[in-house]
Amino acid sequence: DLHPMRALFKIPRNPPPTLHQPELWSHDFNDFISRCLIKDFELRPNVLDLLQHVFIKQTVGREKILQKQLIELTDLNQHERIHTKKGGHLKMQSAADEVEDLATLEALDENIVTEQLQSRYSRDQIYTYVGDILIAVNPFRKMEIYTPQHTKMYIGAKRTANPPHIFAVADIAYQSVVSYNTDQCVVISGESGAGKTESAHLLVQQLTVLGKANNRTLQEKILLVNSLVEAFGNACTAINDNSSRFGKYLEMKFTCGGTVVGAKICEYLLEKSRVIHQAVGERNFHIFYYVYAGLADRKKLAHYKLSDSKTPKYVDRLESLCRRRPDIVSNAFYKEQFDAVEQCFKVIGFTLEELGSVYSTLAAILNSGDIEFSAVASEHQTDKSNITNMSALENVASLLRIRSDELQEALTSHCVVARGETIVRPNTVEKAVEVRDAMGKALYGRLFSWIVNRINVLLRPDSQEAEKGLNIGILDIFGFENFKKNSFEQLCINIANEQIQFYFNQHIFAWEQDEYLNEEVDARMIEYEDNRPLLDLFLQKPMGMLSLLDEESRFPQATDQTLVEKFEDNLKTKSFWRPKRVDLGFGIHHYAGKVIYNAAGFLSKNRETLPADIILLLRSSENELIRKLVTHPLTKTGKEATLLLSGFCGVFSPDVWCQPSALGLNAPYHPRETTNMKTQTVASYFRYSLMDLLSKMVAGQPHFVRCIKPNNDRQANKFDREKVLVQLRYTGVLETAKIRRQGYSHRILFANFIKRYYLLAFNAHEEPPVTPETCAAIMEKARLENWAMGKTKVFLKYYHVEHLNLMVQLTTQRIVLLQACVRGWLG
Ligand code: AD9
Ligand code: MG
Repeated sequence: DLHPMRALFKIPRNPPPTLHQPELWSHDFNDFISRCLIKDFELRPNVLDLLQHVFIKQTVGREKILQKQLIELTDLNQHERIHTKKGGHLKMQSAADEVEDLATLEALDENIVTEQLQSRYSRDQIYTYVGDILIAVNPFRKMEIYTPQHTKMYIGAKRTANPPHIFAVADIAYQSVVSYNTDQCVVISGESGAGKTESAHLLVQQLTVLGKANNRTLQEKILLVNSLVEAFGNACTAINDNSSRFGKYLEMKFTCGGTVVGAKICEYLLEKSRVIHQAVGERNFHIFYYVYAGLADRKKLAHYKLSDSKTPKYVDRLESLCRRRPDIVSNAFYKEQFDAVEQCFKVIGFTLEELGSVYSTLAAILNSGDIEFSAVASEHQTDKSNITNMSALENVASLLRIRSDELQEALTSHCVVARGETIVRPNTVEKAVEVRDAMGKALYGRLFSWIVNRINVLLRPDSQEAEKGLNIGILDIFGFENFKKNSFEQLCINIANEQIQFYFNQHIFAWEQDEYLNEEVDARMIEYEDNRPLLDLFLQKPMGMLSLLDEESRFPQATDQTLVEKFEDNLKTKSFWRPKRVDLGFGIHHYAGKVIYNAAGFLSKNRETLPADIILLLRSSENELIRKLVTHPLTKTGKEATLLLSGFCGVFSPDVWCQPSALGLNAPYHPRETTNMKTQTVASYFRYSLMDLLSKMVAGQPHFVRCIKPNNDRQANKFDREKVLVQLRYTGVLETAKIRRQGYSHRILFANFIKRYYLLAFNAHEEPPVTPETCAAIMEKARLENWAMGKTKVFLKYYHVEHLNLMVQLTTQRIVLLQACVRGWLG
């Protein structure tokens, strides 16, 4: 006894059909609706007429209500809007001669681009598009453009409907996940202090709203993840008060339907050396100050063996030398931050016991900084060292729950195995300091990794969701750095940035142009600065800089001096040079500018060995967390790494520096290997991390955000043209604008194109043949011009894709709405 109409259209009762359950739609009904819609495409606006004709006349007495409902539901205004913007590629004129998309400029040169950005910046328009890439100029002040109203405004909106915005990037990535069911990745780049981390926060903020998490707690947890890891991984540097000292790849996990179900972070290359040493005017990781001030506030310092009167060396402040704003170096601020961090820990799900262990570990590291040594002449003429302040040693041992006499021994002596016999040798003061520092760095690095792992466990979607899940990854690494004095850390950071720039070039220029050739599409080639030779200089095997460094690290007699000489002898390129009169100095001409490095400490920083004695001792700890930190390798296992790498190698041609065999894949600090000089070095681990990172990036469809720093003084409303111009030059913004104007940013296989867009020209259940003609029919129906047909792919400009997506979105939205509406009337 079905209602006759229901029988006719076989409308399912439950559950209601959604965009992602096309199988639940009735074919007959869809057929009808899609015919209405397609007709409407040509003869708009008559969806209503048609519907009235077929349905409404039969539902006596309810016409008026239904008509109103339908008008609301189908939102003909939205329909109107899309039709008035034929081709979709409108030049948005917000002020005289100002454009929101640099790729639409008639004339294009550096000056014009800089002027555009400057004029927009002066009107608080910090965002500008270059085709599908977003440029963000740091405002250095709070902007009223991230309000809930803005959040709403950018949801599902056509890009030209609103001013350029980081929320629009979140939206595009989200819509792509939902429409194409493919992973997405947002790559944020820019020099230190340009605004990458802020941008990453804003993306997460918008994505949690878009992903409308079912439970509010999950949403809340995801929002707190960044703040938590940044308390441990960020620090005040000479360039940025909140500088990221690690690379962060945050993946948000979604269902196919677009609900956020979890998150995962990968951390890269934490600058551990900061724990024990900071350059003049710089600081330790934020968390140390927070914990010290926070524990003092709660009268808990004594419990954690810290002294109120004597500030630990690692957080001893040289206030006058740090440029940090006075309001954020105050104890009051630190206390607040401590409470906030603790709250993050709790909300995310850490237990009180775990929290206590985290504080103990941090306190142990702080105390270890105060352990001091003095030389004692021994009868064997080797220098021996003594601990001069036993209380610090006792504190560390008690916090780590290990025996203090064993700790003393592990710091002041070491074992060597000679002809099967184990001999104990004393450590010189220098060596003892090295061991102490290595322990502090290792504990911190491993604590950081443990926290990240723990967050990942707590935010992991349940296995069913994870299986079908999709990712949006957000990459926020440390930006390019050029200080007065640049060391090993800056070299690693800058190589990572070099690699990101290479990926950008590959994606925007190289792959795009290769495809024109392969597909025989006629398009002009754009010249761009290829930084490939530089990557080779760093990463090539066996003559690249990192390999040379590893080789030299294996010679016990090598010194930083012999290292630079080795560089000089082997690196024959004009991107490398030795500046005169700078001891241990060498220069590199990076894509982002010339940097002079100082090789002092390179070898020891690269070796970074943690003696087996220390590891064994920590394994005997009565504290579970400490034992965990030294027992389970938190880094990737060899197998996992190889898998990741094979994915990577598939994309990047078989270059020497991409081969898995070229990488050291053992977990660092493996005790049996630490006595062997051939073990994992920081450089080889770094190389592996870089590959791992890239393998994640290339797995998804990328979206690029390029942050620009408008001045070096962190000042609001100050636009230093020269400073901006240099950044535009080295990031290739001008070339990007050119290629976005002339080129085809999207190349879609015929089959995929038809699968995505057939609804625009065919009936819902039709299966049009996979041919160029079908594709052309769709493009024509959508009234798009200037596209090109390749041999296997359709070549589209970025604005075509935007237009098509919106058309499909509207069409499917309306199908669903109409269905719901009809179902509503049928009772
Ligand atoms: V580094 O490579 O980690 O040293 P980032 O991450 O590029 O660097 P960050 O996001 O930390 O820079 O931005 C630096 C400072 O600029 C922030 O602390 C803010 O004070 C300021 N900033 C950046 N973006 C914005 C913004 N959209 N609105 C307001 C901003 N202030
Ligand atoms: Mg940052």
